[in-house]
Amino acid sequence: HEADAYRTDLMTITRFVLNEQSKYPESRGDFTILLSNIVLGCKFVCSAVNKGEEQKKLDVLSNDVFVKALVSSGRTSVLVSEEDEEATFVESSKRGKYCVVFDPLDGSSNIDCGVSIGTIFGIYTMEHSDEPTIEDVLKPGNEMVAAGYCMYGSSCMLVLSTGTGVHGFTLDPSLGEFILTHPDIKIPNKGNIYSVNEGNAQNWDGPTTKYVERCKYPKDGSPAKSLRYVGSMVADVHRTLLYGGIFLYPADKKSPNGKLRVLYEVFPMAFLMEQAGGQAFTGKKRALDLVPKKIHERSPIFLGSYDDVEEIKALMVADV
Ligand code: AHM
Ligand code: MG
Repeated sequence: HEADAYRTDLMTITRFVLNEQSKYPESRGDFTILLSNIVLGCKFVCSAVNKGEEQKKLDVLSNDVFVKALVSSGRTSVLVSEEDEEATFVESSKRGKYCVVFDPLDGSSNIDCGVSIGTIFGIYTMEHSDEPTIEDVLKPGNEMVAAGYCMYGSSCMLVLSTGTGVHGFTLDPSLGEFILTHPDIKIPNKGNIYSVNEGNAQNWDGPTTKYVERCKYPKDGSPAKSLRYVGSMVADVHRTLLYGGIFLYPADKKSPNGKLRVLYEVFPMAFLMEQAGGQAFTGKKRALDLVPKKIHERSPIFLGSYDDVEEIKALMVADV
């Protein structure tokens, strides 16, 4: 009857977050309200993806929905979206204590062939009540209070951390609710998958080349790793989180800072990885310790299982 209890005691994402927040006596439900607006955006994108909306429309639509939902929540002051060159400063009557950085629809080149895409988000708090400035979001990832992503794949799944582990919720379309299906996700310490765009190999640096070579021809007698690369960060990171292994978007000669954006791609995924027991490294340091100078800044990233990231770290350190 345990399975039945599980099926009838529905842990929605709202209930889950309310439970978590009740540990803080000063909590007044602001975070729950903010999150429910993010959830609304995710449900919208999920339904639009399922309707087969074409790429151009879907990009713009998703961004509009998230910006409007976040502003109307009354809980935000600064928003940074991949789709908007400038940050959005919320008008004073609608301001609140949170700042949200997000990529409303990541992996959009995959839309028109039906491959998984996702939304990525990170949340900061304002520490003051002055006029919000861009400095309120140019903060290291270790200051985020929450991060997550929603994957629009064979099912729609939202993975969230508020700093107390990583929890996965699956959208039940008949209820229109995200239900806790993957409590306390931990990434395996070591994995047997590597995930990278190997088409860029001719432009990689020494340590990256050596690392990928070792994935294919291990020196210690362990089996070779499998290569999996969707080309949607959310899908590639989601698989890495559940199965273990490593995801990398390294620097190369053409893109010395890699491709992925610090604020709304690297930081949220690094936050989740660490919360799940893995690591995220830039090639020089812990990813969450980066301090971005611009909102759309990029950084190389190596993230995943603890031991796998440890290996690339050793190669990078040996190289300098
Ligand atoms: P996008 O924000 O323009 O969609 O680009 C980000 C995506 C990530 O989802 C993915 O990890 C990466 O680009 C793939 O890049 P590439 O096609 O160079 O391998
Ligand atoms: Mg993106």
